[in-house]
Amino acid sequence: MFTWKTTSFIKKNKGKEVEMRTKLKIDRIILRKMKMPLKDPFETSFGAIKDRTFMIVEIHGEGEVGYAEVVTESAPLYNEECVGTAWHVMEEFLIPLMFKNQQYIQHPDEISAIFKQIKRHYLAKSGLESAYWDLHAKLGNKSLSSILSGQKESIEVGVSIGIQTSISELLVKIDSYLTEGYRRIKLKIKPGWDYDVLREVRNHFPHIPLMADANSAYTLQDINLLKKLDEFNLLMVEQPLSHDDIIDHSILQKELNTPICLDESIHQVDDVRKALDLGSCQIINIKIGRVGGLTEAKKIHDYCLSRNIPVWCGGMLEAGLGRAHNIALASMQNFNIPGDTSPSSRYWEEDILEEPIQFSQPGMINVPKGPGIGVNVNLEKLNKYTTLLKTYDSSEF
Ligand code: OSB
Ligand code: MG
Repeated sequence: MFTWKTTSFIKKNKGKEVEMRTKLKIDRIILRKMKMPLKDPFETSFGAIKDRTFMIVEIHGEGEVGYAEVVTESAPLYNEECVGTAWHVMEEFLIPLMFKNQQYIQHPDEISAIFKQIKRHYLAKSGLESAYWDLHAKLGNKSLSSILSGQKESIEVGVSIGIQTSISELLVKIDSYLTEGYRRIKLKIKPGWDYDVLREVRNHFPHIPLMADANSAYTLQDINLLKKLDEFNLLMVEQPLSHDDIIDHSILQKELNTPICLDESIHQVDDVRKALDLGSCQIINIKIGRVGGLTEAKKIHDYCLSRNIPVWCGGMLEAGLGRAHNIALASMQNFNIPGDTSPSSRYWEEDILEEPIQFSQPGMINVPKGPGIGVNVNLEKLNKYTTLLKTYDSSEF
């Protein structure tokens, strides 16, 4: 049997328990495994998916429910996590830690300190932390955006387009997304679907804000090809090299005019400091899941602001609940590049919300003002796409 180390967090907060704790008693946590069909298959350099497999977390307490998504897939292809690992780590370690320490939690910012003794597993941690943020905001009757000190009433939106079977098909897609109003086009690239594709796209659309995301498909041996991408005046190239690298990226960035943006390599604000000091990138993609939750996302946002580094909000093909968390985050001031925060209709025929997330005007989404994430889940649809459900009751811990 594993025994828990008493975290420095508990030592620090123990004396304060009675007078300072927020009124938030968690009654139960529900984990759901979800499977939702995508409108179109989505292909990246690491694979193609037709159905999105992920998890939803519900935290029930004080008569309210906080919701979040665990943005894993069924296989560990984007990073090392998948639904199986996330469920295991949540059930065995993170949920017990949350229940056992809940009386000491005064603010959701403190949860990451409780989880810190468990190494990595950022997507799993983020699911629980994010659901707690939603519940905390709902109980305070404040929007998630407002408790993150979000300043924007609406956010600019870009679109991420997967690898297609032909360039002509891609051109048609880009044209239709531009007509819908998307403010930035991101193309997935991989060896064999890169230079020629981007050249054709640039010829057809000489002035659009355009970028490419390689999902770590290249190595320094491809440096000549990557240098040639400078011809296309891209906003940035996202994660060209290995998912865990910042050293080779620093060598590559010195050879490129195009800014490098890091996605997979960044988990903690310290990773950002090291990458910037090495000169490995000039822009940071912030995904709530990949950095372990909103607390770390805020730290990265604030740190990048202090170093004059732009950030933008990435996406993980979220359903409406995860999408709403992303929109709240993207309302913070330094999110000054359109994010991968498309409306529900980009991915889903049917989202799991009462009202799908929509453009308020072409290319813009209004930041919800209601309590918490500010969207209402449709329970019937949530249940329709749930393939496994388990309840963890506080009395068992
Ligand atoms: O690298 O940003 C990525 C989707 C799944 C996994 C990784 C990535 C993506 C996307 C799509 O680019 C972003 C979105 O529209 O949700
Ligand atoms: Mg990416």
